[in-house]
Amino acid sequence: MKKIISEFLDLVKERNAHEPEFLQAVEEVAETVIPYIVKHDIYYGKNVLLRMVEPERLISFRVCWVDDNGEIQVNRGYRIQMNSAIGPYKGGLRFHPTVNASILKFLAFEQVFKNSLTTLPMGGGKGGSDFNPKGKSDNEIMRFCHAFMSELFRHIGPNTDIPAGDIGVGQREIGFLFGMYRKLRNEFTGVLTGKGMTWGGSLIRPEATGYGTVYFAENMLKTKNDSFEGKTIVISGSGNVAQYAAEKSIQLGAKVVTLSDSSGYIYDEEGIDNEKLTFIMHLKNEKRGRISEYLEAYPNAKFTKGKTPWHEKCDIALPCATQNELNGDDAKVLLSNGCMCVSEGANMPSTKEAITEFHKAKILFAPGKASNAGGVATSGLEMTQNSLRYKWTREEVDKKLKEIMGDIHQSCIDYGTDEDGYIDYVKGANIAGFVKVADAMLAQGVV
Ligand code: NDP
Ligand code: 2IT
Repeated sequence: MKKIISEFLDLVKERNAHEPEFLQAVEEVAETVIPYIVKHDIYYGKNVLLRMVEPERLISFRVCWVDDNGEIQVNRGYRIQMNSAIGPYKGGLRFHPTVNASILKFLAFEQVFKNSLTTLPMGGGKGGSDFNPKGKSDNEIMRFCHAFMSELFRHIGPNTDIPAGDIGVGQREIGFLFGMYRKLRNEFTGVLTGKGMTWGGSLIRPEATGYGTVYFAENMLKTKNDSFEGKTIVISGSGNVAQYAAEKSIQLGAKVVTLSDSSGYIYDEEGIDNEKLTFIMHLKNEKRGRISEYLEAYPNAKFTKGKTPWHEKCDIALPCATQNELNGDDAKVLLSNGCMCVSEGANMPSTKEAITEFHKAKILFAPGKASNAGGVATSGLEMTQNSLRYKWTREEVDKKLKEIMGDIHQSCIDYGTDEDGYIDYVKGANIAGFVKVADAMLAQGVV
């Protein structure tokens, strides 16, 4: 088995040299899915996984725009259309200076499995740009988004490819992108998700990724007859996912003690309550400030510059910032401090070494493609509402989100339970996600 896996990975490495994040994502999937393929004749010998690691289409384009000083700026835009066997391409757009083909391919690859797990008919894609939104004026953001969409529009559509937000792309950016798409196509369709509530957005979509990450963790805890009540939670990030993971944790009676951004983390021993979270939401979403400014309002908290929060004692950790933000050493510290559950809000935040530590210790560990799938699932619900030209209530969408997270959890149990009863959520999510896409690909033939 080791030989088959390493031969496969060597081939992928040869074709995708210099793409470490993509190779990391493929390796994790190959190690769990290839043993399953080998045991199942319908998949064996059909090169299904080899077909899945090759994007159906990879689009790269120039984005030129004029900044507030009248200087012409040039960025690179991308859309990776990874797999459309079970539905139109679906996945977010990331605006961050680190964006490159490797990062977007890893995200698009993960998205294929994640979208398959949601139970909804969505293929996988991802896109974005190396544009850095930090410090830009609203007008600069608008000009960049318009320039970006002036090329992207020809590659997407409500039945072809439906982008959404990710790091650096929130409701403000989706608005500017949607405006340009609508103008160029002269049509009002559900081509993007994460739209504003008065122009086609779904209630609960802003909250969905963070809430879903906590719902998934709740499901995991239930297998141990446990809950969030009274637990201490450490969260990284302070953007969309982190904010709503914190909100739901507080609602469930837990104490959230940290949040972070790329400059460091805050620790509030008394707990970040609803009032403090409202302050953070205003600071990050309206003022677009730094998390260290929390101390100006709450001086009892401490700010640690340039560090991640994993050395603080907790029962549950929710990594909600970015990829590879939690390494093997961090995992050891979390475990030695008694952490018993990790639910990933971000995509691939734990390194391979960290996951090995969590599995060795047999704690509850959920990979992002299962635990953060609530965001894209609710995007799927937004698409349904757009097609119906209808709007569901908050309660209706939240109920569906909870059900979907429960279904994903059950799929992980079905495909990931080891002989000793330990639930390997990585294995479960990868195999369950794979089976649905592979079956569709086989049914549709070699295309
Ligand atoms: P936001 O842009 O709203 O927030 C991102 C947060 O992560 C910020 O606090 C940011 O800090 C921090 N961050 C970003 N890059 C780094 C870095 N290199 N090092 C340290 N901190 C960093 O993005 P989201 O909350 O939407 O996304 C967070 C994660 O969740 C990503 O991994 C994303 O792919 C994933 N995700 C998002 C979904 C969604 O619906 N939005 C759905 C599923 C997954 P700073 O402000 O300093 O950059
Ligand atoms: O990583 C993700 O799942 C997202 N950024 C959300 C994608 C979406 O289409 O809502």
